[in-house]
Amino acid sequence: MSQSPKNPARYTITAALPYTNGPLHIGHLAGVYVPADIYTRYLRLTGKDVVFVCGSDEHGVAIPMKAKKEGVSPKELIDKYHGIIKKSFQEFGITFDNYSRTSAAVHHKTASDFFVKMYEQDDFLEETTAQLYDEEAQQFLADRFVTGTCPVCGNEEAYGDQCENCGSSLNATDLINPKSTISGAVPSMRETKHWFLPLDKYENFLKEWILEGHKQDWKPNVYGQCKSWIDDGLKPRAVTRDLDWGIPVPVKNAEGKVLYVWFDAPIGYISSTKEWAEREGKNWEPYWKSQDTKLLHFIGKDNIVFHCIIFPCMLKAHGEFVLPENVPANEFLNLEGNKLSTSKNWAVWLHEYLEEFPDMQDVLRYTLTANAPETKDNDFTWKDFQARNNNELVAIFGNFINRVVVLTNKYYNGVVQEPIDFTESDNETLSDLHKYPERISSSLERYRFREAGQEVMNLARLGNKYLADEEPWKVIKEDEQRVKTIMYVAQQIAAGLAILSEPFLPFTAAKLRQMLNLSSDTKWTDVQSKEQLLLAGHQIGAAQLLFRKIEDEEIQKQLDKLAATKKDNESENRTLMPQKETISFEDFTKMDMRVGTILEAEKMPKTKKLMVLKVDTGLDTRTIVSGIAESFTADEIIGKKVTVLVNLAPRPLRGVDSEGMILMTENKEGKLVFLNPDEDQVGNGETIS
Ligand code: B3M
Ligand code: ZN
Repeated sequence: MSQSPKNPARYTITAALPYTNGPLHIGHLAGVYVPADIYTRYLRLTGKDVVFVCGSDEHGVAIPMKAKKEGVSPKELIDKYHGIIKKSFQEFGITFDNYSRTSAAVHHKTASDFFVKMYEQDDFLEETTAQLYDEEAQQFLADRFVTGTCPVCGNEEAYGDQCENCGSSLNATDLINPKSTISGAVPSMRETKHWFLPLDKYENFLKEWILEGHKQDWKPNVYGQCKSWIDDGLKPRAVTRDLDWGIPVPVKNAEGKVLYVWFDAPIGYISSTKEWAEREGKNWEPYWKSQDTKLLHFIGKDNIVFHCIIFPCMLKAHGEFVLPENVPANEFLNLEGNKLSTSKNWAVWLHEYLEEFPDMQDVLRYTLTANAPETKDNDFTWKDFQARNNNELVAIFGNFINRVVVLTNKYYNGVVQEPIDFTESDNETLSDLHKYPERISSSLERYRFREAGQEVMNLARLGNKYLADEEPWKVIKEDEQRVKTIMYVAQQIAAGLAILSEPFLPFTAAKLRQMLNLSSDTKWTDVQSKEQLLLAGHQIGAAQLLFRKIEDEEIQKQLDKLAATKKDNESENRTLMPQKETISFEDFTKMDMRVGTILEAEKMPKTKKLMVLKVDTGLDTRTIVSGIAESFTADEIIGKKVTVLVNLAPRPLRGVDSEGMILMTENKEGKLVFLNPDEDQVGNGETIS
């Protein structure tokens, strides 16, 4: 077994390839892309050789299914979302060295070659087995084409390849009560040939590599999932599908078959690296084949089995590649207490966020990091978002920087002064500053992004406290010399922040660097050295606002939007009443419906719903008891024109004889609505037919 490199010569960082069947939301950012980007930016700042790759996942059943729903071709669908997703990544400062797509020719070739090599090495089992088949749609059912009850946890909506509830990876035939998602039909069984990856043969390898090799350094949530799969015993898994969307199986006698999306997608990391290397005039191979490369996969928890078990077995079987050194998977992010859901539109979409909060990418990055679902599922709330912004970014970070820059300009026209004598507190503060790079690195190296982000804020706190203790704005009146030193210390902290905050707050850090006129080649370790970052004589620029306060109304607007979504979902879930039995025309004409006017209305005491109405029907004035008190007040309805069924047999309701019925319907929000004739057009007593 190859030992993991202590001091890797290079890093290959991958982030899960998003399916191109919808736009990105905050869950994607929080779970995968923000931590991956923080880590990569940090590596770059420490001068490491790193390639950071991603791309669109354009195969699999999810694509044709969504295309059908949107009434477009799969190609149109992937082109649309590839564009939207790529743009969101750019806008949020996710600095992939390459963002590819699995429809690219280089990927088709890389994935095909990978399969062929394994095929030629006899790494697959070729077997004809009975698989689920939809007679109506005339199609085999796998993956998302079939749902059923998970045999592990009982979730009734498990997919044919995976249960998203318990994370188990499944074969479609494992599902209890399977049902086609195409036609709703109960599938039959039909024989078909496929190639299987015999995972059971890799048990010893996985035990040694993960259970013994990575017990200490993999996150407990990741290690725990792997251990339970390995302990439960692994089964062969089909890596091909009967489908017309995907990469054709590149061997003989495989017509109509494509590679399983989870076979080709992770190979997309390799293809993306190749594309990057080609463009940059580099050699891609060391990034995947040298033992001194550190390979890391950033993913969400539903992808653990594919990245920790299946892909590593493929890499191992293929034989030329390194294995991932770590897979720092995150748990899920919820939104205001509910699971994020694309179909229910329960999400904060990245493109919509930027419309509401333009140029405030860092606030979202910061909040998602502070609340990252690192060890358990976590909740995003708009109130917390506001508090993180107002109480931390504005009140601590922004406030400190503003003081330093404004005072430096005010006292010294923006020029850093020669410090005179350092007091004990100055020295302590500076030596504290020098410890921050190490402190933040240590959190990052253990994939503790929340902790790392808070350390950055602690550095800003250190600066604020120093200024509050030293009070240069007071001292300036009696000891001008002393203030030069105070400001000098504060300026070093500001410069430290410009460097160390970059992975977390890249847009802010860039502004800050520019404001401080800080040379672009100052690196992470420069903050550590005794040599100070801003030397005497250095000219800084004018103060600019880094953050702005977020008002209550802005937050309320977002909460209202979510409340409306919830209502929409609830009313969509209301099923329409099935049509009643057919009646004859004669039956219909038996009903005598007239235009009437409500003359009086009074809530019936001790009831919630009932109102006693006096209605002018044109024929007479009569009493009608109606269950409308929850929807209307008496004042609202007196004088209203309504439709009345006048020949309904009278019936007593709570002791009052009701002589007819007011016709009405209920809207989506559950509010009653009168079927009221146009007020001016008709008079009381007119018949309705
Ligand atoms: N497209 C699954 C997902 O978005 C997937 C990741 C592939 S990574 C190789 O959950
Ligand atoms: Zn399950």
